[in-house]
Amino acid sequence: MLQIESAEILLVRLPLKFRFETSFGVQTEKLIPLLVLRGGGLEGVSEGTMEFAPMYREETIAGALHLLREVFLPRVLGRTFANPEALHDALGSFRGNRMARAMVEMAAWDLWARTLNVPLGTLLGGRKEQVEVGVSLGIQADEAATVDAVRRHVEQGYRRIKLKIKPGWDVQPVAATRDAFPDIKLTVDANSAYTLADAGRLAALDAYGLTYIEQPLAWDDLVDHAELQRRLATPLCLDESVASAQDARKGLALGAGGVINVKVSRVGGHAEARRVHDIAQAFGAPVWCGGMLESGIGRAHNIHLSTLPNFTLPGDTSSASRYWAQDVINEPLEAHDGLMPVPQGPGTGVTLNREFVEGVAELQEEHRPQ
Ligand code: OSB
Ligand code: MG
Repeated sequence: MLQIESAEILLVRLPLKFRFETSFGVQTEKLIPLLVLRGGGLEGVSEGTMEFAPMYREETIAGALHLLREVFLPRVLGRTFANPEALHDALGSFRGNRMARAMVEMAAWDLWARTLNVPLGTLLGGRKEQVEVGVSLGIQADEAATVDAVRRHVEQGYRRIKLKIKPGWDVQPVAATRDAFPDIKLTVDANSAYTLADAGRLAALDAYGLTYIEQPLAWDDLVDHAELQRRLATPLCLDESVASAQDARKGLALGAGGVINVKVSRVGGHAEARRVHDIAQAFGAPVWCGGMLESGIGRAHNIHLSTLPNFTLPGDTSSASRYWAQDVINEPLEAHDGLMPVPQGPGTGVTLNREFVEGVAELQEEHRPQ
């Protein structure tokens, strides 16, 4: 049985090793909430991917902390569940806030996998021992800097390069990159910066053999994406606008895209991420595992999810050492030749570096049954 005896919330701030510019701004550090669930002498750990401000989707760290403390943790603390799906159902009547609910659900999966003494990926039904990965590169100063950044990562063996774009900076970096690297798997991500009025500009990208164009239109839209897809040859990939398996079904049924970026946290946890994966597979649509600049905890969860069979395109789960001088976990998560080994051992296979995390934590609180 999955027994939830106590919980711990930690909040750490990590400096990013690179400046990450996207259509919604520049990021140089990451504020990361972590959740530990304990039971039966074991612990499961998860990472929240909501941000300080509601830039990517509507959730925020402050909102998540409030919900964990006052609403979600009181629903699970001191209780015993048959499995993580049953725990998830205990939070199932709440609306939205899927990243916050995912923190509870994902920590429960890690704890449950450790209780059963199996790797999380195996428990989810995955088979791979390593997963293909690419990189997501922020907007660079100019074409030359873009090509330099692409070259560095191609040389490291990454299997796909994704360039962030925004209105006014789209065809230029793509044309320069394609010119220098005619054969690489290349994609772009607009993070919702365009509207249908930009369809002509986006159609110009058809000339560069992109594997997909990620989330060009509004974060909560499916209908305009379907209209845009009718005007483009390049498949659209949905990120922000798929918050659930039902969204995935509606998006694929509408023809809003042909690829889905699955982020386990965005859709509310591993069980829902697996349903998104299954629905996409039924539509013949490939999926890949997105990232939110996670620390080793979220990264390990992503890698395990990526072992499912319809994750056939390289994910954003690149080496942890690209992001952090010091990670929050003890184990390295390093890709070689674009292949990320799935951490072995029970659960996520990674463990919190307590000394480091407690040293930098801006918040550390214990929660017990009331
Ligand atoms: O749109 O995929 C995105 C990072 C933060 C928020 C949204 C996105 C991203 C990335 C980075 O593209 C992926 C990564 O390296 O983790
Ligand atoms: Mg994206």
